[in-house]
Amino acid sequence: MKSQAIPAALFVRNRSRLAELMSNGSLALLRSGVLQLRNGDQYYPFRQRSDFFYLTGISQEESFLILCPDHPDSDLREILFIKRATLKSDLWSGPSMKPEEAKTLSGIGNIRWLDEKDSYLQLLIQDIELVYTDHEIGMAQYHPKAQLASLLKRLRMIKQPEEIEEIRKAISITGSAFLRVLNQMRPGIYEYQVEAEIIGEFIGRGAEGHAFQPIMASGKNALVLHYTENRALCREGELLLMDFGAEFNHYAADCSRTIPVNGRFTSRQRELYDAVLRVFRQARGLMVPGTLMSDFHKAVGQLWEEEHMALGLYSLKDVKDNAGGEPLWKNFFMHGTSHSMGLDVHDPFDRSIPFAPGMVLSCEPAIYIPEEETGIRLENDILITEKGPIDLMQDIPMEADEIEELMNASH
Ligand SMILES: [Mn+2]
Repeated sequence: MKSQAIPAALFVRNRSRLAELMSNGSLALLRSGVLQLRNGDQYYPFRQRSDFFYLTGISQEESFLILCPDHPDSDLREILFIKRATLKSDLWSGPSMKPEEAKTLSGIGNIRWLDEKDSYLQLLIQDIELVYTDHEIGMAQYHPKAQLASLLKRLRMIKQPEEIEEIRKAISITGSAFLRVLNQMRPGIYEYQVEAEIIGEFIGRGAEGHAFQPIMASGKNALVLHYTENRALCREGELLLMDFGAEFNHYAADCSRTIPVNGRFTSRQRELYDAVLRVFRQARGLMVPGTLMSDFHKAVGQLWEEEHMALGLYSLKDVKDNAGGEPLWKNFFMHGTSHSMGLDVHDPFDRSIPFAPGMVLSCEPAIYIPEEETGIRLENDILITEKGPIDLMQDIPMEADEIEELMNASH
């Protein structure tokens, strides 16, 4: 699977949805990401700013977008500026984007060189009452401004069909990587070697790479929520908690699995694992339109309270004695259950807006018990629909028996 350009229809629709949210007689200005110098003649890998990609489908640096939806001249309603190629840049970095390509990718008819931007801006801004932007941009600073990001947040929360398609591809590659790990895992492997299996599968299948710094946390490292060092040895009897996901065509997958390093859960590990799995399944069932993120998280906390008591972590008496205090379940589950995902692994999300069809949200209950040096997290990506949640990762093994079977199949 090699990435193919996303149909321009998505970006055309995204711009017209944005135009509907903009006030009359306003203008939107958006800058692309910039190449960051690392040292000498080396640059950090370029990744387009998500908002810019969302409106243009253009992943080249030094690009600029002006949207002026109410302009009487239809040629001036959407203008995309790209950098002018030079012989020198073409020699070193290959030919940069031609206006025809930019037009095909973005669906924008009016493509100009970046050095023409200021004169266009000067012309367009005269009759403008409000400028939507997230940057200080030349003469636009003298106009009343509004945050563009808050409008884009409202749009990006609801995924379009083309976006769900790309997320599904990222998920499929992420699933293959997990199967590869199940096949390779054994005591004596370093966490970074597991990471290497995963990135090998991602790149080999045409993904851009990791959508975020992957977490490969064996044993008690799983208690460090954002552990990304990935240098430790995976030992006999330990669990390995992995939080990883491919980025494909700029879209992320976000998956967590916890597996026994030697291919068999101990009975206590299995007990804890099955509790996480039960909470995961019930939590997923609660992901329906109309539910607020905060209420969802509280409901999952209630599920945890029952499980924690069954696991002997605290008693009903402890809960009653604690009435009015911070819930006890938070001692063993201290992060959120869900976040929005899409172009970014943590996509913009307005928590005052309830779950709605088209949202893609993670579902990631977990248990962390410092006294037992154990952390277990399971995470799938869920599409909210009118008819209930669709688990986009339902094909990635999660059941403990299935994990053990796959780990022991080949050796
Ligand atoms: Mn996540």
